[in-house]
Amino acid sequence: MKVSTLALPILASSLVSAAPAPIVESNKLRRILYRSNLEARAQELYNIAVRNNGTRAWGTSGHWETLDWIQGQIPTSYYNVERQYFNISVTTYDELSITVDGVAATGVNGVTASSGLLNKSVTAPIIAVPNLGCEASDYPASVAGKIALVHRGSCNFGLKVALAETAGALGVVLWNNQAAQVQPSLGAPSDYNVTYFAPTVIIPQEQGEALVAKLGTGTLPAKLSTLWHTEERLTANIIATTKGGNQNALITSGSHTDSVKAGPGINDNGSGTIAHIEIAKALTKFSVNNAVRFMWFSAEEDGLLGSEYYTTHLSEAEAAKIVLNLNFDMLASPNYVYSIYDGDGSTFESPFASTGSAHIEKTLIDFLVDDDKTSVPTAFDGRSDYAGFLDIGIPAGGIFMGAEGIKTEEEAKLFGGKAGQPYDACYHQACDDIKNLNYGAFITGAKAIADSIAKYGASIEGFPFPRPATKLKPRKSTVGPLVPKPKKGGYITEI
Ligand SMILES: *[C@@H]1O[C@H](CO)[C@@H](O)[C@H](O)[C@H]1NC(C)=O
Ligand SMILES: *[C@@H]1O[C@H](CO)[C@@H](O)[C@H](O)[C@H]1NC(C)=O
Ligand SMILES: *[C@@H]1O[C@H](CO)[C@@H](O)[C@H](O)[C@H]1NC(C)=O
Ligand SMILES: *[C@@H]1O[C@H](CO)[C@@H](O)[C@H](O)[C@H]1NC(C)=O
Ligand SMILES: CC(=O)N[C@H]1CO[C@H](CO)[C@@H](O)[C@@H]1O
Repeated sequence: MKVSTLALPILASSLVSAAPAPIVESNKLRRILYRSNLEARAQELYNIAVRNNGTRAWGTSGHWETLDWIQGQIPTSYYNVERQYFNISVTTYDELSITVDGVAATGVNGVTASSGLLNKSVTAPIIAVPNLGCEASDYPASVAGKIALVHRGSCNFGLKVALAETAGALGVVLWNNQAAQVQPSLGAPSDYNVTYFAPTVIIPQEQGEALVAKLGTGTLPAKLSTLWHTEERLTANIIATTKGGNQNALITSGSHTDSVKAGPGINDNGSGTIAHIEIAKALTKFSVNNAVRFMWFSAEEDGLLGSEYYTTHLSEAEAAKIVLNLNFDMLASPNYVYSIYDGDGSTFESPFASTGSAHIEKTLIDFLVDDDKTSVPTAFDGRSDYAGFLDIGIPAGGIFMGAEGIKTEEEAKLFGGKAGQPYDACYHQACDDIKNLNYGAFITGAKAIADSIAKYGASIEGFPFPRPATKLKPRKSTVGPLVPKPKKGGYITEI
């Protein structure tokens, strides 16, 4: 910017008092991250959940309070802070039931579909379909005009529904083949050469068995309802970018702000949120050569919607300014392992392996090695907010400490803890609270983030940037009714 000569003396005198902060260095940044602060922030976040019916799920008062709390912590003298509002289309069942011979089934679960599930009540006799309903020949002519009762297993749920309706069924009741409840995802009608999905529900195994025994080859009067509606609900991401540093070489780091409905979400993924706040505050003591952007995404738990909104609304010019994306989520799992995304694809074959992602992986591994700690590689499985960045060609990486998976003997040898037990037994539950955190793992995770932010904030020498221009390939939009939901919950498409 051109500075007028008149303004110079004023500028000069104001600079005298404030010596420019030194360029950030990893060890100096890490030294001012305190475990006591992480603990205090975790307690504050937990208190927000407690005040708000035990949850910080997006769309709830607990989530809006979380956003205000985060924003209140970020010094606006150092960061440009922005709230990126967006709507999410939410589908709710108003009526989900199957009544046979006057008896309503209990434990009825709905299905999801990417489109085309009929919003309707059907009154018709119910008939049991032989075999597993995976072949057109399983559906006799007598299915026409009736509700088909079909066992789970062997082929996709969507195929069963499509075959039943092709045979003339007016609706489908799936019955489970195991105790664990599921919410089947049917996919799109076009996947099965049909134009819609008939009303469909799934009932528990024992009720299905009883019903099949009662029906034999006959029928009973029934009513099946899948009535639903969709509404737009507002939420927001928080984006804080350092005012200093090269704004055309952005080091981005993301975590998510929402919990699941079932619990306060203090490890998942309050831990990432908290670490980001503390690092953002510590960073203000330094200056950066490359601008650092902290992002707190909303609605991760419903299918990474906040980060998807962010990455799909970047222009190509804006995307080209992003050097890399770090992702931090679940940093404090009680039965932790240090897992680092396999950026070079040396362990897990991945279309997302790249020189840039390999660089981030190495930076994180080196940090742990220097800290006398070991790590294991983990696949880019698309289960967290880095996915949208990889999709548009931005290298990504991060560390996480494990979710619902089971610790192996080998991992227990490397990291201690209990083999044969989940990394986080409280994953997505009410007990994911303040006592659920392993603070040793948490401080290591926070320092690992700080290390990457300090190194890349100071220099991206050796990092493949600028990237050759790539066309943005927008992710499949998940907006619209009955989105096939998360990559993580219990949603199952197949079998
Ligand atoms: C908590 O739940 C109760 C009962 O569902 C509801 O009436 C109340 O509004 C909720 N409070 C908050 C803060 O969400
Ligand atoms: C969200 O949806 C509401 C209602 O449809 C609309 O008034 C509002 O402008 C939308 N907000 C955004 C940020 O899209
Ligand atoms: C859908 O139709 C196409 C073209 O006729 C056929 O190749 C495909 O196998 C069909 N798919 C299903 C699931 O029926
Ligand atoms: C489904 O039908 C009900 C009325 O039975 C209606 O209120 C609702 O808006 C419909 N949902 C959709 C998505 O059209
Ligand atoms: C719900 C949940 O677990 N969210 C994410 C928390 O962080 C881990 C690690 O990044 C992700 O795998 C989860 O999807």
